[in-house]
Amino acid sequence: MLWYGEPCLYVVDAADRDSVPVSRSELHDLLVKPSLNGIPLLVLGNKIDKSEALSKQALVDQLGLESIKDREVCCYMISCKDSINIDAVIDWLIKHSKAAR
Ligand SMILES: Nc1nc2c(ncn2[C@@H]2O[C@H](COP(=O)(O)OP(=O)(O)OP(=O)(O)O)[C@@H](O)[C@H]2O)c(=O)[nH]1
Ligand SMILES: [Mg+2]
Repeated sequence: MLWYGEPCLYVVDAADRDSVPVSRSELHDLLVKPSLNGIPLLVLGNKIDKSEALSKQALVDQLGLESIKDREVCCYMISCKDSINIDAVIDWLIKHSKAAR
């Protein structure tokens, strides 16, 4: 998790299925921190070039993203290796940067 003021970026290895439950609890533990109150959240499911990667819906379900009601939440599936969807991530970060508002 990175936050320099705002927004929040949380990167998950979508191909490491066994680690998703830990990622879920760590994310939800972070979101109760007062310093992150209401801060927009972008969750990235990385490594979608791998055949074992979860689908977006499966990742959203397993991370419990639909239960987060106190802020804007977005999820993109990406591959840093193959540069998939990185442009969408950059656009989201620009749109949600403090300088843009
Ligand atoms: N296939 C793939 N590999 C990536 C991607 N992004 C980063 N990596 C590689 O993933 C490795 C780091 O993975 P992490 O999950 O952070 O570390 P790790 O759990 O020790 O390593 P893994 O066993 O590969 O999961 C590095 O070797 C990166 O080069 C991606 O989009 N696709
Ligand atoms: Mg890993």
